[in-house]
This record gives sequence, C-alpha cells and structure tokens, in this order.
Amino acid sequence: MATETEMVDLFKQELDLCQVERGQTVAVLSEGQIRADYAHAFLLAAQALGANCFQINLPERVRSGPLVQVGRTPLAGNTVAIEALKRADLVIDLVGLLFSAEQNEITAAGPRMLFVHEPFDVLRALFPNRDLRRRVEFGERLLREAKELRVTSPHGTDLVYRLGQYPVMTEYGFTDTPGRWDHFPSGFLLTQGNDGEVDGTLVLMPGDILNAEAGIELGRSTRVDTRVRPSDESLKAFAARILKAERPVIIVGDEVVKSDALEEAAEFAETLGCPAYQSSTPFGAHFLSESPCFMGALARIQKLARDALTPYDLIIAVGGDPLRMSVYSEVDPLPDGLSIVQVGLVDHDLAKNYGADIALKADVKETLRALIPALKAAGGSALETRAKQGLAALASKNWTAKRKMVVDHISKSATTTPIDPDWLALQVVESMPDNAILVDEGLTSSRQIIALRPHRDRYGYHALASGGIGWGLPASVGVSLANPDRPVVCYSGDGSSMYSIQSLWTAANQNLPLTFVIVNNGGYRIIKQRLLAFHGDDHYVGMDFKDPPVDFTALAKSLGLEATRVTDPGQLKSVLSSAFSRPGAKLIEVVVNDAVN
Ligand SMILES: Cc1ncc(C[n+]2csc(CCOP(=O)(O)OP(=O)(O)O)c2C)c(N)n1
Ligand SMILES: [Mg+2]
Repeated sequence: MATETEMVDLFKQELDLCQVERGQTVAVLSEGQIRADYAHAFLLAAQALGANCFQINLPERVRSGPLVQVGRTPLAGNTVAIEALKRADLVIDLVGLLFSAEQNEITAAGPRMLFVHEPFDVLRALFPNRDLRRRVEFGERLLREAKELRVTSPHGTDLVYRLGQYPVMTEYGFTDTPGRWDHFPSGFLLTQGNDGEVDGTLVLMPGDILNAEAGIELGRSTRVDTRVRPSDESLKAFAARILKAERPVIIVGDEVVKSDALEEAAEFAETLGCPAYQSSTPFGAHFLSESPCFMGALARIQKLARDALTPYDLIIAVGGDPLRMSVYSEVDPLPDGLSIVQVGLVDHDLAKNYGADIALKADVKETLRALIPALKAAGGSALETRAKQGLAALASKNWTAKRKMVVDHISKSATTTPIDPDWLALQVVESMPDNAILVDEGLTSSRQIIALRPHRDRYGYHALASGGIGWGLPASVGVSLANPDRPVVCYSGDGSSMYSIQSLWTAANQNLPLTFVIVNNGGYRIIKQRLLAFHGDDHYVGMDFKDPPVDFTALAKSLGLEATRVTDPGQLKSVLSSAFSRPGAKLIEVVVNDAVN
C-alpha cells in the first residue's frame, strides 16, 4: 500500500521524465473507478508541475469475463472525448488503448501517451531512468541495422532470423517525444523475423524436473554456538540480588528446554528452596514436574496469576516471557512492587512487558551452572537452612501433592456419561507409556494435562505456544518423525483438528507410531465458555458443528488409519493403552460432555 503523498511524488518524477512543463496540458483518461487513485494522483502531480490538466472518465465497461479485448476501447465513437485528448500534450492512459484506432488517431495528432497499468509497488520498484532509455535505444540501433539475428546454445540450438521487414519497437517507461506512446515502467525492444526467413534448429529440453535427479551443492552449514554465560561481575550481582530477596519465586520458560537445562533449573530451585512455576504459556516441558519445588503452570488469567505471585518479593524469570497472557483484563498479573530479575537468550523477551532489576542475555544452562555454586558460596549455611525450610513448606503444596488431589477429584467422574473431558485426560495420561511424547492441543479438555502428566525430559511435552489452533496434528507428525523411537500421542480438540486434518493421511502414509485422540464435544467449547464468562451471553453463533456432526472415525478410516469411537468412560483405559502400545497410526474419537461451564 502506498500513501497518496508517495504516489503523487512518484508520479511527479515520472511526469518530469516525460518533460511535462508549466503551461503544458496533461489529460488523464480513466474508466469508472478503475485505478481512480492513480487518476487523482496524476492530476495532483501534473498540477504541482504547473501543467494544466483534466480528466476524462468514461463509464465502466460491462465485462463478461476478466479479459478486455485488445483493440476495442470504450472511447470508440466518442468523438468529443477523442478531440479533447488530441489537444493535450500528454495523455495518461489508465484504460488501455493499445492497438486501437483511437490511440493511433490521438498520438498522430501530436500528444505523447503514457500507459499506466501496473500495481504501485511495481511502478516504484522498476521506476525508469534515462539510462534505461539509452540502453534501449542502443539495442534498437543494433537491431535496426542488423540483417540477421542468430541464436545458438551448447545443446544444439542454431536459429537464424533474417531481419528488416518489420520495425523495431521500443519501450523505456516514459515519453518526451511528441506522438510517442510508452508504458510506465518497463523497458524492452522487439522485432520479428522476415516472413518465411526464420531457419535452423531449436532444441527444447524435456520438462524433466519431475523425473530428474541431481546433487545440489547446499553450501556449508554453520551452527552458531550461543552457550554464553554472563560476566563474573554480572553473575555476582545477579546472585547478590537473589540472595537479598526473602521470598523469591522462579518462573521458567521454554529456553530451559532449548538449552537442555531441566536438571540445572531444578537444582537451582532446590538450592534456594523456593517454588518454581511454569510460565503462563506452558508450551513445553519447562521444569521437572516431580522436583519438590515445582508448583505447576502459572494460570493464564491475570487475577489468578497475581494471586499466586502476591506472597513473593522477587520473580526470577528463567528463559522466556514469564507473564504472557491471552485475553485482556484490567487486572495486572504482576503484583505491585514485585521485582523481577531475568536471564535468557531471546532479547525481545527480556524486560518485555515489565522492567527488570537485572536482565542478563545469556544461555540458561550455562548461567545456572555458574550461578548455583556462586549462590552456595555467597549464601553459606544460612541459605542451606532457609532452603531446607522452604522445601519442607512446599511439600504439601507442590505439583506432586496437588496431583493427588486433582486425581481424586477427577476420579469422581469415572463413570459419568457423556464422558467427562478431565476423566479422559487422566485416562490418556495414565495409559501413555513412560517414553511417550504428548502433543497437546486439547483446549478445554486439556486444562488438567500439565497437572497430571509429569515432565520428565525436554522433549516429552509440546503444546500451543501462540494460541493459533490447527497446529497440533501436523506438529505431532513432525514430532514423531523427529523421535522415531518414541510413541507419540496427539491430544486434540475436534475443532482444532479440522484445521489440518490431512495430517492424518501423512501419519498413515509414513506409518508413524502416532495416536490421535480427538476430543469430540461437537463445537468450539472454549469460545462458548469465554462468551459466557466475559459477556454473560449463552447465544452461541457458529460455534457448533453438529449439523451435520463430523464423523472423525469414518474420516480417519478414509485417510488410512485404524480408528475407533469411544463413548463409554469405562472402556477408555483399555482402548487407549492398546493403541498407545502398538505401532502404526491410529485415531481414537472420544465423545465427551459438551456442557459449557
Ligand atoms: C487459527 C485460529 N483460528 C481461530 C482461533 C480461535 N479459537 C481459539 S480456540 C478455538 C476453538 C477450539 O475448538 P476445539 O479444538 O474443538 O476445542 P474446545 O474449545 O472444544 O475444547 C478457536 C476457534 C484460533 N485461536 N486460531
Ligand atoms: Mg471442541
């Protein structure tokens, strides 16, 4: 997109090349609303150069298809308009008079004519200059004087065109010669061989890119080593700031995964004896769940995050944007006066939404490796005592303790039909082999997943980082290809799955050890929930896909997968366990409760 000022500026330069001067007359010929912005800008540009100007706007042609027939113009028979144009010095043709009697008549009377048709970006990018004209005219002289044009190729083409019968035509993108037509912004020249005097051999290669094989030199790849640690002074200041805090809390982001720092992050938290939350957008295995310090993921609801953080006096943000939220709220998730220190390599995450007392651009693992001994040395036995007390206090509140409560609570719905989505989540987690990987796009049906399945390795869990749905199915195919020895479970909402459902075929085609669990609640439940929660409105427009319902089992079978539908909560465990432990691509459609609450 261009602004009017940009357009007028460029057209002024073009009119300058066309040597439009004060007192000359510039006519703009246009049709209906087509390129009306160009018409307007050319008039302003001509006026700015002191030219007289006017516009002739013809009614828009009724088109039966996208093409306008060359040579037929809407000017035909409009003698008054033609006469007016003949009296201009320059006609800007926005209609396309090329190869018409009207164009010939107008230019024969003296006006130069400039055809303008291309999008503005093209006009700008290919803007002509006098050197283009010099080159075109040089080529024109060569071609005009030539008797013969010969084309050869190493593969045997040898063609000879005898020349002279037809004129050489040129375009160089502007016109300053009376009666001359040109086309803004292109430059080229052309002619044609004499009738009956083109001879020789033309060798055309077969269209072989569909069946040819060749080695391609890809160049040398370089892996840039980013395992940088902070300077000694920065590290010391960082450790001192942490030790000054009485109630620190750690928030861990995805860089813990990228830098392979799960062990170090847990040791760091245990050294301080302080709680560690997974960031509010928990899209990977950011912390070892069974560490005594892990508290689960921070809620992505401002009020809940704020409440969770209120007891603390320092956030230590480790690798990532700690407080990324989803929906706007008037409540700020950061409690008043709570300070932040931060470390990570992604500089746009450093102090992104909140200023930090200290922000270190460094690799998480390398920093923690150096920081832990520095803390121990500076903190001494006082830190040890404090850490012990901290860990003891966390034992009843940490992930492990909370998991037991969540499981007890969910188990109350073990026999409910339609199946409770939390019960399904628990069954999925309990049926997964230890080495399996979970790809999670379960939306409302996976609200308890992180509380249920422990992160034990950096690649064990993948979820939506951005909120753009439709990622889960194709991502699980990629995850499976990258981890061929591990079974993969893709847990997806029915709505999300439909965005890239063709991934099922790829999984079948590649025979991946991948099971899709599609949670069928017949709609976009999370959108309904939000409409109800934020607006008190339960009139759900366009959020159901029940008429007709999608038959995911039949759909998966048609794409080559083994597929089953489950509606009985008691059957889930055996169906899931069996699927997860066998090779091959499978789909399990689970019909769950669609109540909005
Ligand atoms: C590409 C994209 N389109 C639309 C949305 C808005 N959106 C977020 S969640 C959602 C519905 C998800 O439905 P489903 O996967 O069935 O999960 P459920 O809410 O039923 O648990 C939609 C449409 C989005 N986040 N991304
Ligand atoms: Mg749904």
